Formats: sequence, structure tokens, C-alpha cells
Amino acid sequence: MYVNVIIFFLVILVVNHTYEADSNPFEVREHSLTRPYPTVFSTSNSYWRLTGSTIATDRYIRLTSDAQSKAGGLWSSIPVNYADWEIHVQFRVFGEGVGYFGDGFAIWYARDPNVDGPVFGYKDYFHGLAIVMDTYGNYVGPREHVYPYISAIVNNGSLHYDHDRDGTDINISGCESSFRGLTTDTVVAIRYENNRLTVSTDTEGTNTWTPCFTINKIHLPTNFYFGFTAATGQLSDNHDIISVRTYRLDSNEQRQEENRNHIVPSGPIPMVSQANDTMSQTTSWSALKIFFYTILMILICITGLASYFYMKHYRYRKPRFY
Ligand SMILES: *[C@@H]1O[C@H](CO)[C@@H](O)[C@H](O)[C@H]1NC(C)=O
Ligand SMILES: *[C@@H]1O[C@H](CO)[C@@H](O)[C@H](O)[C@H]1NC(C)=O
Ligand SMILES: *[C@@H]1O[C@H](CO)[C@@H](O)[C@H](O)[C@H]1NC(C)=O
Ligand SMILES: [Ca+2]
Repeated sequence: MYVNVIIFFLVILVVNHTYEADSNPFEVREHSLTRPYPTVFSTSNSYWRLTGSTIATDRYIRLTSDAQSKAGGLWSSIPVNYADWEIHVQFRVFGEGVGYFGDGFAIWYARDPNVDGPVFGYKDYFHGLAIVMDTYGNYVGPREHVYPYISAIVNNGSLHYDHDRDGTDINISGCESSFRGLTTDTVVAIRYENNRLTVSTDTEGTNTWTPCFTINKIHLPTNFYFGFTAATGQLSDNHDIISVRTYRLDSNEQRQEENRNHIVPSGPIPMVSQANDTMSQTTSWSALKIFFYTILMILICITGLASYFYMKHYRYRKPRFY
């Protein structure tokens, strides 16, 4: 009887516990932004801050309007103090341009918020993760895919983003996604869990996720900031953020206990750099070969000279001994 009661309570405990575990991941209010938006955007009054050309209406946050030479940003004011997360970004990219429009926008998990620069309105040589939502293929040579194109870049401050090559030499993965000019809701989901980065999209408003890519071995520290930036040059478009929902994911014990503040952002080596690495390896190999051949030639010469002089000497001395 007592045993039954105890088992009953144990079951209830276990069920409760599982239920609690299941109620994670949960939405993080300070890293989310939904309508109605706050009336004031600034560090002292809100979780979010607007920079550059960004304007907020009651329906959208517009990073750039469909006009030339604009650059704007939307930055979280609170660093992310948990290791694992998933962020859903509802956005809209559209404009008058047919064939010529751009350049797209970027979603950041970066060290330095509220800074502007040449990479979709954010600074080059950045620290952190970029999910680049590129609408215009700048590279004039042969291309492997069509635009819009979503790609991921992990940078420790050492990599330069080359717009003329659409960052091809530094991206670690990507996928095609026709997210521009749609009338349906377009959402991109970025999940970072246990050093695995997964990007998926829902561009048809069907509430189903289409996988874009998954990459392992991505190391990102805590205490970076979420941000969204866009820039127009000669080409332009409206780049709107409609809503942001961030979920904190359950980290495993090791990740919870680890101090992840000082991790240097790193990821798999980009494909092109890998190719270049192989190339430089080949180069250093042939350099090494040349070095050994030279040594060999010198040795042969020395041996040759030595035997020549020895022979000469021997020949001179030979008659004397006989
Ligand atoms: C930064 O990244 C570059 C290139 O990926 C690498 O060579 C360098 O060692 C990294 N620096 C640090 C401090 O990890
Ligand atoms: C990087 O992006 C370029 C163009 O944007 C693409 O051709 C290439 O396939 C991408 N690389 C990877 C590894 O996804
Ligand atoms: C890789 O090599 C190509 C051709 O040799 C060069 O144009 C490109 O800039 C190199 N990329 C990197 C990241 O070094
Ligand atoms: Ca581009």
C-alpha cells in the first residue's frame, strides 16, 4: 500500500520533471521584438536600438528604404548570456527594381553592436557569426547558384568580406532561397546548439521549415549581440524586419558550467581557403623539393670536385711512389 503511494508520487515527480524539461526552449523576452513595437528605441529605454537609416513604423522596422546609399541597423542592447539558442527572424525584402536590386541584409551574432561599415551596413573584419541574406550576385564570373543566396560566415576579426566576390572565399555554407518580393510571410530560423549551426527558411508562409544548411564545429562565445543590418549602394530595396523571436535552448551540463565568454569564434575552414591551403602546401612541397635537389646537386659537385682533386693528387703522387 505505502509502496504504491510512494511509486505514485515518484511517477508524478518524474512526469513533472519531464514536463518542465519539455517546456524549454523558451522565448527570451529581451531578445525578441514583436508588434506592437516599443515607442522609443534606445539603450536606456528598450531592449533594441536603431542605427543609421533605420526607421520604425507600427508595422515594420525598415533598415533601408528602396533608395540609394542607405545603411541601417537594428541591434539588441542586451548580450546573450546563454550558450544555445534559436532565433526566428520574420522579414520582407522588396522594391521597384527588376533585375537590378540589392544588396540584401545580414543577421549578426557579433561582438560589437551599433557599428556601421561596408559589409551590409556592418563593419568588416567583424568578430562573430553572419548569416548573409544576399539578393544580388556581384561576382561577374561563372556562378554555382542563383540569387537570393543565404550564406554563413564565422569570423575572428581576421577575414575580409569581398563584396565583388559575394564573400565566396570566406563563407562556410549556403543555400539558394527566393525570399525577395514575396507577399507571404518570410521567416529564417537560425539554431545554434552544441556547436551545430542550422539554418532553415519558411518563405511560402506554410509554417514548414525548409532546411538551408547545417554545419558542425562552430564555436561561438556567449555575450555577443544579435543585430540586423542592411545597406544599399547603386542598387536598392526595402529591407524590413517584422519580428524577432529568440528561444533559449537547454544546454548540456558541460556547456552550462563552462565559461564561454572568451571563446574565439571559429568554424570549419571555408572551401576556397581550403583549396588555397592545399595550393600553398603544394607550393611549399615543391620549395622543399627544390631545396633538397639543390643540396643534392651541391653534394654531387663537391664529391665530383673532391674526386677530381683526389685523382689529380693521386696521379701526381703515383709516379713518386713507383
Ligand atoms: C583567426 O582566424 C584565422 C583564419 O581563419 C586563423 O588563421 C587565426 O589563427 C585565427 N586567430 C585566432 C586568435 O584564433
Ligand atoms: C559560398 O558562396 C558562394 C557564392 O556566394 C558559393 O558559390 C559557394 O558554393 C559557397 N560555398 C559554400 C561552402 O557554401
Ligand atoms: C585563393 O586563390 C585565388 C587564386 O589563386 C585568389 O584569387 C584568392 O584571393 C585566394 N583566396 C584566399 C582566401 O586566399
Ligand atoms: Ca552580393
